[in-house]
Amino acid sequence: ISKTLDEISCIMGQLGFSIEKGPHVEDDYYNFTALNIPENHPARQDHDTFYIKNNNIGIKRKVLRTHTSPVQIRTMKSKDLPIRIIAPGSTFRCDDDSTHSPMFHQVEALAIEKKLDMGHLKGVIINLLSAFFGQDDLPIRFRPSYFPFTEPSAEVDIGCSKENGILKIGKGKDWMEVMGCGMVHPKVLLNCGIKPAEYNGFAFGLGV
Ligand code: 2NM
Repeated sequence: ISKTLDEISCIMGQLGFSIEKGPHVEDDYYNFTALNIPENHPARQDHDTFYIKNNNIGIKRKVLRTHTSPVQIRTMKSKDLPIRIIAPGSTFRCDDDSTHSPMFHQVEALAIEKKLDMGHLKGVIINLLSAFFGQDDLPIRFRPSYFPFTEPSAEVDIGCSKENGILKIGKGKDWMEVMGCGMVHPKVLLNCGIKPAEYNGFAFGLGV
């Protein structure tokens, strides 16, 4: 996991993205509300959140972060623009079976600049995935999707095949989903004090 995090950090570093870290125990506000996931939003149920037992309620309630996105919120609130960062680190969901660990690792990326669009987002993701898998011709497709914190949103698949039970990455009959992405939702920018008429941003997130 450490080697993979280093590899991703190195590729993103060459594209001008620096590393940001944040707390594992987060306020509900940074993990959910600021990301346009209000109380009672169905996406909250998908996150299988570990809540910290204490006397706080509402947005001051503490959680184990369910994704590294709160790091992006803290960065947008505190750093000067433009922004190009990645947030690698451990994340926590109350889900535990043969394919899920309650602690897992994510890398999320965030860029905030004037006049960013889906083309820039696609360019960075294609660059990252083809460099990471060492294949210039790696098939990559973007499928329309939904996240509360991005609009438009997409999921990203790479080409793969399975022969005799062995998974091979590269041109083949199948596709494998590897990440989610999108343009940062105007409400998220506003929550962080960024004017959506002046600046916009893209973000993506992947499980290591
Ligand atoms: C994903 C997919 C799409 C994301 C958005 C943000 C923020 F803070 F800028 F709004 N951080 N990460 C994001 C967007 C994460 O993970 C599947």
